Amino acid sequence: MKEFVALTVETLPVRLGEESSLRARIGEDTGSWQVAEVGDGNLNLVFIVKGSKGAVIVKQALPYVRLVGESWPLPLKRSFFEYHALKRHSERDPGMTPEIYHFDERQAIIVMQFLTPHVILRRALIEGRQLPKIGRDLGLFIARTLFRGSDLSMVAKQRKADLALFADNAELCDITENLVFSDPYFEAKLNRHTPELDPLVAELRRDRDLKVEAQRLKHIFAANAETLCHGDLHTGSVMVTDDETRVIDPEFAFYGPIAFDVGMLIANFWMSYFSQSGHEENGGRDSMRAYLLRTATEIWDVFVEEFSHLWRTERNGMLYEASLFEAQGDALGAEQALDGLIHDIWVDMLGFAGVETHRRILGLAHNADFETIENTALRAHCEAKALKFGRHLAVNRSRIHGMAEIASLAERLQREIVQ
Ligand code: SR1
Ligand code: MG
Repeated sequence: MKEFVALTVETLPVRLGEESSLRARIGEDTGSWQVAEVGDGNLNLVFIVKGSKGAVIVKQALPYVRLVGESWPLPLKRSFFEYHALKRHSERDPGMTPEIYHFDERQAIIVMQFLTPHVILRRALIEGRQLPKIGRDLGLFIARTLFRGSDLSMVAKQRKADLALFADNAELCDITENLVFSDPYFEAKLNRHTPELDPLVAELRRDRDLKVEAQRLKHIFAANAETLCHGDLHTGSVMVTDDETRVIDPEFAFYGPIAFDVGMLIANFWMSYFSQSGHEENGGRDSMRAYLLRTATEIWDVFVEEFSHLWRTERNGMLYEASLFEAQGDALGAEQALDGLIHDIWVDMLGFAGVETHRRILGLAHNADFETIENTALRAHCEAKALKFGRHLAVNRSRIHGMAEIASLAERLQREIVQ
């Protein structure tokens, strides 16, 4: 076993060229491989490698947080969790993840399918592109992966083994526990925000109800190990064309609440909604805004529809056994239990969406939707609306009754002149 060494554009062909399966895929003449480092994420190296036969993506974890530097060490084993989560996701929703060609645990390298002409969904939304299939594809993905990774579906012993396996992804959970649920609500060292937001940020950090809700959500995140979550399911973790959707980057995978992935994903559509006025000319994004609200609703509706379908057809795990309900002629009992579970997911997903919105504006890891708005007054204007929206979701989540209510709230805030 060789020591970990970070790849470079120069060393990659020599090192990966040792693998005959990769040479067969990329091209035997490793000297002619073209390599470009394209990683723009917060943590890893990402290379596109092209040869005479084909192209691949090479992702390598670094032993530290790339965004911050070597002062923040981070274990290489996140690559192991990403690899295993990708395998499970591809089994649970086939065709929704990139194909994996090679995994080197020691060097924390995953070689996978080069998705082309796919682009990162967040980029497409910033450009104002309306992708027709993502609402359905993502709704199905979350329903299938979250249902099939839980005790509703898995053999209990296998699920417990998986729970133990992913429990070791502790450092990545620690990032989420701090960056999502705590840091936004006090002046944590690595936080930053658009200066024009100062008064609103101070108000939010004094907001006792908000802080209590954020901690209740953190408690649910940490204590409710229901299913295998992607763990970082935002629009930067999705690649798209008009016809295809692929979910990438599950290195934050952990056993957590079903509602976490759902809320994080939908929050990113709502943030895109509030960011649109930073990218529009002459009211040109009105239809994009309507599309984003519609897509958030579609994701939720498809999630509920598919989750309910799986409940009725694949509920083979140890929870809510059919022997207690359907087999006793009590199908209604199973439906009652399903309604209760969907209700709980709804309430918690709104809370997770609220805090995800806050952390992308107040914490360390911002998103390009807002960051690419160069005029800081305009950016703050968009962000302020999103912050108020997030606060409403987090604090009032148990009193919100449906997506229509949320769409009205978003539209009202969008019309509001923020001081
Ligand atoms: C220090 S890592 C910051 C963020 O980047 C990742 O993509 C996750 O979203 C994490 O919270
Ligand atoms: Mg990522």
